Amino acid sequence: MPLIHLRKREETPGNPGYFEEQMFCRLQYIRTEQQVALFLTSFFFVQMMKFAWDNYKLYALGKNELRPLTKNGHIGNMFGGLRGATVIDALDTLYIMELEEEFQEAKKWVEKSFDLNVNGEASLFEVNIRYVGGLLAAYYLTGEEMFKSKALELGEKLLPAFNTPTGIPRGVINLGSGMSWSWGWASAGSSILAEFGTLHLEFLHLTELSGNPVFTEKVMNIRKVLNRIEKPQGLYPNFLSPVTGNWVQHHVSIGGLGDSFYEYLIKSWLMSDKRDAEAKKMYDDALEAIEKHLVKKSAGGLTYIAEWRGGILDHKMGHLACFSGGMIALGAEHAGGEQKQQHMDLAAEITHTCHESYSRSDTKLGPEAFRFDSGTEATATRLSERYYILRPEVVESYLYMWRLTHDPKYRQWGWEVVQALEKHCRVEAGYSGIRDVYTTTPNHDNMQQSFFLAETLKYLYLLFCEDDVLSLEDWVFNTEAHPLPVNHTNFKAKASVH
Ligand code: DMJ
Repeated sequence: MPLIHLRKREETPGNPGYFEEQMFCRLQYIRTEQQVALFLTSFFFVQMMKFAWDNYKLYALGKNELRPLTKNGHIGNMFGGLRGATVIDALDTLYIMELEEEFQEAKKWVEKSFDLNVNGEASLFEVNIRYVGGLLAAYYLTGEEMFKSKALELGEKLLPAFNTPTGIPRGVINLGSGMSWSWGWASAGSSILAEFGTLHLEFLHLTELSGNPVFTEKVMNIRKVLNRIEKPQGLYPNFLSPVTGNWVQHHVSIGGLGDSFYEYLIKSWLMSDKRDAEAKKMYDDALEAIEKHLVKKSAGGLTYIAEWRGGILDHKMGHLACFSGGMIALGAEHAGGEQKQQHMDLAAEITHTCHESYSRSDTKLGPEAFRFDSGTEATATRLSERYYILRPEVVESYLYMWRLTHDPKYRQWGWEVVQALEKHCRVEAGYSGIRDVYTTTPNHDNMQQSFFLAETLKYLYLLFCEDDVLSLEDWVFNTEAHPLPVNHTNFKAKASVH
């Protein structure tokens, strides 16, 4: 019996008394010792979330992130004047965890203080995955129109970024003037694969909710450009010119700069209720090329995905690349014949390697990047790669692996992360990243990232919930872990997918 309900959209209206009803349902279904243990574990995650939220609210409400050591807020320069990244990122986690009072506080802030009339340079990608994704998920979970209208208003503001000769958007946009640029650090004015390739899920929902086909047209055009262009050995490089539509550099990575592009291919197919065959084919082809050219085994028997620089392999995996265990498992579920087992094995091996990167450190948290060369196995070799900023990718893979195999080791591994977070990242006023996972002497970075509330805590909580809480049949998680419903009823946006 499910511990909590949160299965289908229709069952989660924002009706008064909803939270009380949920708590009643929870207690009513507890029958076995295992269920008592699960209930207590999830209660622990709820307390972690409450601690993270309460401190943000106390010291930084309305800023983008909390600085938990200095007890103040951080604004940063990623969101172009938008504020409250932690509020928007936390909304659905608070709701799912049934933290009613805290959810109402967050909702009130969005209603009264979230200002969309801002002027400043924002990352198209970050605004989409955190703000648009967060608002959409809040709308789908609660049915509250306010979230929907803010998501649509913000979506409209992102459209000018697509005004380029190819329709491939630039990475930076001024939300006030609509002017857009490429990142200064991106070679030759290029756009980044993981950025323009991580809009599809949210934009299809924007069309669905507004009836305006423009959002779907923009992302379908990106797909067209990507399908037309020749790919070196079937691989997708990370840098593409929005002017010529050609690759600018041959750097391929399943970690940073490439990562969520692959994730959105398989999830586009799943979100379309498996109708978007083009996305599935692109995913299958990309994974085949990755398996052929990038998947390697270390001398010590650890499977990893290397990076590729114009044909030369860099034997390194970033923490970001650790999401791929979960993604490959999700795709394997739907692969045919021998491939199903082969991909499931690959997913399990990569997740194991990422777990090793955690268990080989003194803090039991993983570094930003780890290497497999000169006798090194799954450990960071450079000082600059030893930090952990509360990232979710490893626990994200534990969640998918747990849901798809029910091997208890994934829950055990998740619990190890919780213990390490409590020991090394919890400070007086929230959770902080650490600068070196290989020392237990505290060296905090004074930042509680918004994705800690959106993703890390949500994935950990779901890891200990029953499978029908946000089931993988009914929901896909965007790359910031915001749940979006699968289109079981063929929404209008799909017209152009066929
Ligand atoms: C998040 O914002 C998203 O998961 C994104 O896809 C990658 N980076 C962070 C978390 O590490």
